Amino acid sequence: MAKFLAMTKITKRYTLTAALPYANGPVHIGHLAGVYVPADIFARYLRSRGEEVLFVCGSDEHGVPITIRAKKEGVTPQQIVDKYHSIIKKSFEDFGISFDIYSRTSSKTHAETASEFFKDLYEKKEFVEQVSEQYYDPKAEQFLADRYIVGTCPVCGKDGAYGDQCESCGSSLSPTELKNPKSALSGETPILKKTKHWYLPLDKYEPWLKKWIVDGHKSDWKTNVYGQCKSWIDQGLQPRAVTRDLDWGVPVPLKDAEGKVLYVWFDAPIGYISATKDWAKETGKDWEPYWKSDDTRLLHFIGKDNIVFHCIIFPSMLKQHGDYILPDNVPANEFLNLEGNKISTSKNWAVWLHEYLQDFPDKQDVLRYVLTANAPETKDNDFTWKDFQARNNNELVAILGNFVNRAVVLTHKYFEGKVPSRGELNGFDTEIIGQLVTMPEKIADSLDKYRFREALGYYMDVARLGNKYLADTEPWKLIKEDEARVGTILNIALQVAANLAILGEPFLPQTSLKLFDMLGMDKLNWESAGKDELLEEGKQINKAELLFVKIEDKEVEDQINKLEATKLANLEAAPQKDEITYDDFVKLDIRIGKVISAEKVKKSKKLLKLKVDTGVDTRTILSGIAQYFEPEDVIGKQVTVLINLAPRPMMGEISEGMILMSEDADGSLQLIAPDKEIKPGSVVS
Ligand code: B3M
Ligand code: ZN
Repeated sequence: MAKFLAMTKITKRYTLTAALPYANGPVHIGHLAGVYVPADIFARYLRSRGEEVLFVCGSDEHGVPITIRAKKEGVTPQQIVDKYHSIIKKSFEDFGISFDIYSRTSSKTHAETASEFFKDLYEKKEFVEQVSEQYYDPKAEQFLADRYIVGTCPVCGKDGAYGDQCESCGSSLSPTELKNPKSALSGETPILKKTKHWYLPLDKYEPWLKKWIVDGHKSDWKTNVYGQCKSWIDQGLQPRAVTRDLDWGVPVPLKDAEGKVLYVWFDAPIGYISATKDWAKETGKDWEPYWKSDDTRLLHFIGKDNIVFHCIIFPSMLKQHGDYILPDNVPANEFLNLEGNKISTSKNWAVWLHEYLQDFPDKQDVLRYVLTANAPETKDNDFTWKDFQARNNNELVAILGNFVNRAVVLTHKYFEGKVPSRGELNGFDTEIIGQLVTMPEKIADSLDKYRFREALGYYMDVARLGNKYLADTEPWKLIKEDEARVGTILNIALQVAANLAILGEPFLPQTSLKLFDMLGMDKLNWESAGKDELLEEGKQINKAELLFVKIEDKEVEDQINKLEATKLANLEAAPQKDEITYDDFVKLDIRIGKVISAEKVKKSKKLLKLKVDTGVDTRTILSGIAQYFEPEDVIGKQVTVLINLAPRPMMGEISEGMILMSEDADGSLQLIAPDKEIKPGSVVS
């Protein structure tokens, strides 16, 4: 068995990549939780440790969803990507995601890098050329990407399934399986036409992939990542087409490939390399060691839907090219749901980062905190606004903010804001300091294993430690009798606060800066953490500033209401019922009536007992509207009544007809009445 150096390798530098988001919409909390916050924590942590780190990302600007969005909005794909590239870039900046470069795949560097990569593999005769039959729209004169073909799902029979997937039942499909296929471009029935494409023969790479992943990374890759890879490999790998018939993308750099572009998943990961080149150009550095040197550790931060591309396909490309290193680890996360439902761009079921910042300006760290504390590291997790509020109020405000505030305020109150001197330490002091000293290692150990929520938990333990220290020593009571002892206590508390500033930087960068500033310190790195003499005696610190503020019920209720409104907007009308004949319809005798009296029915929550003038007679009708109407709401109102419905006994009464109602999307009921008052007994037909 080959030896792999995954764990033992000497690392001189790190190349960290974060998945390139598609520039076909803004980014939301799911993106942040799954990829960008953990990647950023890791990048900041490594930098704080003094490591050489390059952290790259950029917009993924190719692929069919972008062309579809452009068509829908009546603009060009370039306009779409320009728009979303800047929105996404700004969101990342706003949340302190510390990329060294945020590039884009529509750049010239990228087109060159991706075509060179393709040419290299082509010249090494790595690709398999294959002619196959694919759907072609004769009217639009183009081949159709899977997403551009719609039809009836062969599995569930619903209309509107796409060539690659049915969104009603979730089955993955191939376009030729669709019944009654139609082109989404022209509505025409597509025809099958021959087309040539280039395939990456993954089946050929199976033996080394097995060795590299299944044997080599069993112990150091996350189980969710390893498991997915193993199951792909166990199922047997198939050749993958790396070109497409499309007019948006990097053109296939071959003579006989007109109208063809590189498949988006071929070019996108190469985007990490192009981004590195762009960064090197800007900074006058050499890009190559970051991708070609054995002492570089390459890490891909991604979401679980990207695992196969980063663990199997891209490494195969890198390996066959030959000049490149392979990823050491791919710490992929699972998904974050929102209030119990899958986040969906098309259904607008998301918390968009740019909208969050409008409602919660300056609360970037709160979101970073909540998303890390509840990160979907080993399984899908749910974001709820109530949890967001609770974590802010009960953890950030009550533990971290409260501790720092007390330490700083008391120092001003008793010692004019100067770090008091430390007298002799008692057993409790030594114990607290002893615990403090162990914390950086504990946090680092979790971070090294990509356990970000655990690391954050330990970080908060440092604040808990500080809180406990103050609560147990009660300096505010002691001040009258023993000022020197209070000095010692506050000195130690301030050292804990200084540690919180250092250790918090990867997680809560804004807060950490504020805290350094409050303590009158320059930013310190990880190597200083765990020390208990970071602030020298007599040093002047600044006035206390609140690090966090309580989030009120009203603020999260507004957010919940916003989501409720989205839910309503998404509700679709019920499907049409089976056909009836005109003769069926005329059997119904529907009249306009007027409610003469109304009262609640004893022992029933739902029923109102109405007396209705139907024009034909006055009769009793029981109606299930008591949850929406008080009796006085309906008395005197005109209503629509089905009068020839057979009388039905209800709650000991007989109901002689039915009041017609309409149900709104939220389930509430509305009476159906004529525009203006008309004579009871008027026929509705
Ligand atoms: N654009 C897919 C995604 O956002 C994709 C990642 C590319 S990483 C090279 O799921
Ligand atoms: Zn289906």
